[in-house]
Amino acid sequence: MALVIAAVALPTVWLSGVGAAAQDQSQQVGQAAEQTLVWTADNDYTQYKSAPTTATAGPATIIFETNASTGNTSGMTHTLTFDVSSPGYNHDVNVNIVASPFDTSGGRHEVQVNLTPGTYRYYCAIPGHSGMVGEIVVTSAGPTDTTPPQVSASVSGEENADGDYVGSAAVTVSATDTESGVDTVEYALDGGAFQAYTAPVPVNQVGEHTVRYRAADKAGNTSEVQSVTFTVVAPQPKDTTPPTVSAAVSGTKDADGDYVDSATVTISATDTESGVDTVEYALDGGAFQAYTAPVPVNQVGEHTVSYRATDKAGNTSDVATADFTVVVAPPPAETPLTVTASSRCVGTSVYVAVTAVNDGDVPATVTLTTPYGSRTVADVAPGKQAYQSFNTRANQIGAGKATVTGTSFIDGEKVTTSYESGYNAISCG
Ligand SMILES: [Cu+2]
Repeated sequence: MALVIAAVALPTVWLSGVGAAAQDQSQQVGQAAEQTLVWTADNDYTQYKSAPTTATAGPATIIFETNASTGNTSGMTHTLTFDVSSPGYNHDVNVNIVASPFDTSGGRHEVQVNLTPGTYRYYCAIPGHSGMVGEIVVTSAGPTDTTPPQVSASVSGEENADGDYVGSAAVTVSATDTESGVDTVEYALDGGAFQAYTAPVPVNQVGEHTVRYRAADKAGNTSEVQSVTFTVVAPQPKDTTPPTVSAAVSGTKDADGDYVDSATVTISATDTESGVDTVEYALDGGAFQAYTAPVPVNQVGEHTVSYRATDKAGNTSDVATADFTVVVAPPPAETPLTVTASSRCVGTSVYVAVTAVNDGDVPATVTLTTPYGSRTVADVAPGKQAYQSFNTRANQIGAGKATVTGTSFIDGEKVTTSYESGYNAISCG
């Protein structure tokens, strides 16, 4: 304090011609100046030994020193005088420091000023020292940062279907400050004390957790405390059980259980733990391939479909197989008859004779039909025949056809089959 008082108590020397003893208009406000600007002078009366060229608007401490330590060994007196009249310069700082090595301050003087943006001109007011002149440019200090940092947190880790973290979670806190910049980031876990955040915070204790966080910038603005809440659950026991897998063969089966024309293989797999990942099948010893839809098999013959499934934990079931046979469709059932027809003369009359032999294994009802009449014979036994000779009541006929139908029950189905047999033209007498 004594030093400051001494500095302010500037000597009012003989320099009345230089415009006053009105010394520094040092604002003796209590606040400390944030910048110090130093001028020095030595034995040279043509220029200051050193002088600042730029400064920032606002409070400043100006020091002017000329003594042996700055090279003034001659006892020469200099001034640091701010120009308050020349056009084109700021005139709002009235500094007029007169200093010599042997004054009461030892040639070192200090004053407080408040600079505003613009250019100040200064000079030494001692006659003959007019070469000691210069300018200092003051720029705006810029807006003051009053905005706290933006801060956010994210939680990462393996989540289950409920959004809970399995086994552990990590909390990452991010902060930005576009003005003075982020100074500190802090977090507090579950009501604990705030501590410096340096890296993502691992949380592996099972239960619900709250992480609070905040950040401060270099101007001293601290964000509001924010928080993120999440739950850590115990990891599931490891899945060591392969899927359960089965195959179903579908299609039209014949009496032997073979598939007529084609079969379709449908594979199903379930896994109650990690879940089914892949299902594969291989047909007749071929390579395994992905199963995506029921597999049609229409090649006649015996077939083997191999199949297996793998769960998401990597457990693969044993290969299982489904065997089946595809056969061609049997011919449609029929009532087999051997049919013959012939024309012949009986005297001068023409007769058409029709014979149908039952070639089947079961009795058949046989209907013999010609243009000259029709006859039905029921229950013609296997190997037996139905016969009718139809009197045409004519002595000559043209060629024609007899129609025979046989009806029998085959495997419980009523089956009717028709046959035709031609007879020749004939003339009798
Ligand atoms: Cu001078």
